[in-house]
Amino acid sequence: GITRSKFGTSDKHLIKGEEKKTICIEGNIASGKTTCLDYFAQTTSIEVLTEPVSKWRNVRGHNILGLMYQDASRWGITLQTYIQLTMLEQHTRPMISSVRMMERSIHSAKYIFVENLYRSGKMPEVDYIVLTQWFDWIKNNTDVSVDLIVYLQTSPKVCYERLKRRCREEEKIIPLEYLEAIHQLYEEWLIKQTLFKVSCPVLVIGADHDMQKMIEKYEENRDQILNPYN
Ligand code: DGT
Repeated sequence: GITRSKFGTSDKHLIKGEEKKTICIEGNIASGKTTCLDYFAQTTSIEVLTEPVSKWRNVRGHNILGLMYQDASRWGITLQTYIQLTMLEQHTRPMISSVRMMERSIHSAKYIFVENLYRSGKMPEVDYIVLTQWFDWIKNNTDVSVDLIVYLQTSPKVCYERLKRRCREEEKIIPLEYLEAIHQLYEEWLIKQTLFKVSCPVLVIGADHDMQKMIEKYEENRDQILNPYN
């Protein structure tokens, strides 16, 4: 039979001995992650965790996402420390369904956004080192593992147009160059795989298309996404 320890919340991947899967949807800002999550939330009985952006916009009344966009050098460490915490909460929350789908991950927060702040000279080396030590401790001592990454690959220009259209207040000052830098890091991480070790399969979906076409693509790739090892 199944031993009691396998039911423990410390091992979120084993409930009643059944395999649990975590899928992360990754991609640039405005790449269409929300549309993807909405599609799967409506058509399957999987558990969907959206990015905790609302938390970053209101930390007891402080909008640290907005502050970071206004002055990244000053507020980068504050935002990234908090994002790392909220992502850790998401990853370690006990699973209630056999498949969990997440918007982004603790991994992209570190490998893409922290990396970009550091490389662009907006984060001091010591802040980067402290965040990295926290991140490494988390990876080694908790379960933040991922079974499949779905990479919504876009061109930065398309994201830029979508960003302007959706008019999220904090994002009005994002220049095209920022989206290009984020894009380059995503490509290095998930396509060239030269940035950091990728320890799970990556499914790449071209995401420059309109919403209707994207939904068709999710339908086509549905089985592959939900059963990556079949
Ligand atoms: P979607 O559905 O693909 O359009 O996704 P969005 O754009 O609603 O959501 P997303 O993930 O691009 O993030 C919302 C905002 O939060 C966006 O302005 C980028 C920012 N953001 C997300 N994660 C991080 C992070 O780790 N660091 C920094 N600096 N910003 C982040």
